[in-house]
Amino acid sequence: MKLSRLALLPVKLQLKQPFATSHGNTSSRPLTLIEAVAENGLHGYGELEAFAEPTYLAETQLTARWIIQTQIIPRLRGKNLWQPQDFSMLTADIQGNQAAKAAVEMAIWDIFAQQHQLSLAEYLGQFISVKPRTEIAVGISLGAQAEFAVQQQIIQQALVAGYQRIKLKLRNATELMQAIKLLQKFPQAKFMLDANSCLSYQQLPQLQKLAALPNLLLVEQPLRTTDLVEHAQLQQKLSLAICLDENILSLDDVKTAVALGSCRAINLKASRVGGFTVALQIIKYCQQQQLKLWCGGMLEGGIGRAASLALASLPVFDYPGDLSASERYYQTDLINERFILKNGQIKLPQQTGLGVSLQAEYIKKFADQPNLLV
Ligand code: OSB
Ligand code: MG
Repeated sequence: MKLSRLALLPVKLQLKQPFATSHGNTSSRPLTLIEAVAENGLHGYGELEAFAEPTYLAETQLTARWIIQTQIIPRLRGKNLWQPQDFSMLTADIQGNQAAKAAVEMAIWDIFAQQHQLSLAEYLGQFISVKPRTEIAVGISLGAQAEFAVQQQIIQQALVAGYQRIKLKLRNATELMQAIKLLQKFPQAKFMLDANSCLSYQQLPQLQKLAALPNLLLVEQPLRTTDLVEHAQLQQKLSLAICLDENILSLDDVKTAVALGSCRAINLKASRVGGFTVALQIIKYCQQQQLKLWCGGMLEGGIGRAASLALASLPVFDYPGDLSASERYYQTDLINERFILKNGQIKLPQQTGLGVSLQAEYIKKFADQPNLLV
């Protein structure tokens, strides 16, 4: 497969409600769409999941676009790809910049899946010898809330809607204590807590209290984004599973975390680790090591969400993912289809490739974007 065209389209979506985390409030979501056209005529789409600011991860929309334009595209010019993994080989000498790689790789996987007349989910599954589920159990990640009563009501609504697992964002140690009381209000529900690095080893006593809650599955990224050692010291003292997110940018990071004992679970996001090729390697490794694994989210637009759903459909994950229904995120999305929550599940698109279609407005805008491959 040879690419004949690659174009970028920066877009911005407005969240229905601001999403509060320890990094601040997000109310708009800048994304960059990638359009790839192969010589065989097939169109593939990708979505760049970096944020506007380098607070959750080092990349930003701007740095990632620059890396795509100046580093990734020149490595693809005139190259023939036999399988999507060839993209990883062609870009292996680029350090870091995982979201930039994952965005272009997504469009390439989309094309290859279409070429094989498979949905992206079926195609991904072939590489690890599994068949995807057609309905995917999902959870919801709820932004932090200072008001106890408000958060309690939001949790109640999410449970009524059918979400199979609730993740609460924490911004500080006070909200950690509030979370204990919130979890006690919903003994039948399953919870995760995500600190996005806002806690410290000093919170060991409070975290030990959390460990006694039977409805808490894990605590995500409690400590600093680069600190695997202190996570290991904390995990050793804690019966509650630590799950790593920001710490894990590669298969090597997972291996280091395992060697040190830094966690018992991994939140997998293809965009954070450089794409599906690495994500599949991490899946295989976590299975060998008996690490719990589940699929995270990045407040994706419709293209990125279709890609995340394809990954989450593989029957290799231990918990429902952070992959909520379309109506939870954006009033108008990038794609014509809506992902609907029914019985706590979202149906996987059945068409080939990503299985979704970009709205006409964006297709039109792409027509005006230059082909960066020539
Ligand atoms: O830490 O998992 C996270 C969103 C953006 C950046 C980081 C995270 C998140 C979420 C939301 O938790 C997941 C989603 O619903 O997309
Ligand atoms: Mg997280």
